[in-house]
Amino acid sequence: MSRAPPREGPSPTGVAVSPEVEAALASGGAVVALESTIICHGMPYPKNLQTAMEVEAIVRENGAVPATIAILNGVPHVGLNSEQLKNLAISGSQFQKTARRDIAQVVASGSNGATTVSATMFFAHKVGIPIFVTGGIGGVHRYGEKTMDISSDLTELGKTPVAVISAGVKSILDIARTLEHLETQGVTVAAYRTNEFPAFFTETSGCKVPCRVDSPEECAKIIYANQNMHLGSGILIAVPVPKQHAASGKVIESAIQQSLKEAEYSPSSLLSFLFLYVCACTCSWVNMYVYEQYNVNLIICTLFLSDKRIIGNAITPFILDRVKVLTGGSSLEANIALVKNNALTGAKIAVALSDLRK
Ligand code: PSU
Ligand code: MN
Repeated sequence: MSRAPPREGPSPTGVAVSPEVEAALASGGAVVALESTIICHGMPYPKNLQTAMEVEAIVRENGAVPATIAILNGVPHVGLNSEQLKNLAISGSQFQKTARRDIAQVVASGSNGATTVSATMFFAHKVGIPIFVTGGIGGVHRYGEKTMDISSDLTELGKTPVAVISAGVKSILDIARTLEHLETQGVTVAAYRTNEFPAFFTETSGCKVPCRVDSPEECAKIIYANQNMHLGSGILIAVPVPKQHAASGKVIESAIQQSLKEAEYSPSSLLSFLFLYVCACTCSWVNMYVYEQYNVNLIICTLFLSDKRIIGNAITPFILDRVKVLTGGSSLEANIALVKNNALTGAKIAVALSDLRK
């Protein structure tokens, strides 16, 4: 049977699949989906382009076809050519961060969108790609029980049968609650060659996982069983950062802890505290007239103190920026190393799954 010529525009599903990805899917070959938020919002240019190209090359070297996913001028694309990838990397944050909730709006307005884990999973499943490699997924934020800030990545994992290969979640999030939420969503969580869930920059998080896998073939068997049972839910395969980068991960971890403290008591609030202290000292030396002034200062300083805590969606950018500065950029290098390692593992799993299905 002769194959139809490759399509230029989107298919009837509204998604444009590259000829290379389409051919691989049609023949039951190994395909690995890749997200674009990490390129546009996670790394600076030109490191982002270099990393994206290297990740695609690693996937190819290990026998699978890479399929980077993004929305270009309102059309979801699965598999980008080198020109499209370069444009994505140069445009950076001009591409709208697109989670599941944003897809319809980005498509309707004909805009450019960088897909997060939730949106990438959605499109991967839509075209029949069961495996997706990334760096880290979103999760339950610290104090998420109060703020309800829980990434849509977790709910997507609950309802979309795609296996996500990641290095776990960053410890700026609440890892224990993230795992609880994944359990509630019915997501299979497997740790690769370890019994502990990794914390992105570090191999350990203190949280045990119920399922350990030790080879790409074992992962492929779980994905295959998930498909055959029509469970309909996703799988999270957590691969720890490679050992040689985990050493610097300890430094990164302490930078995260310091940044979290700074977010709670920012430098300006510490200054106001100092001001309050000086006022109190001065007032003990002078008479009653100044005492009233001291009370006014006390009120102003207290307001200032409570105002300067960094809260809400400002926390993540603040912490990530501080971590980058405090580690002298080594957090970025670790990030790149773990993404490449995930690409290697993901490609091997994709090949093993393709072999199982033959
Ligand atoms: N975590 C990382 N790096 C990332 C992201 C998360 O360590 O680049 C990105 C991914 O695209 C993820 C998204 O899907 O952030 C989650 O965003 P939010 O917390 O707004 O759901
Ligand atoms: Mn959020």
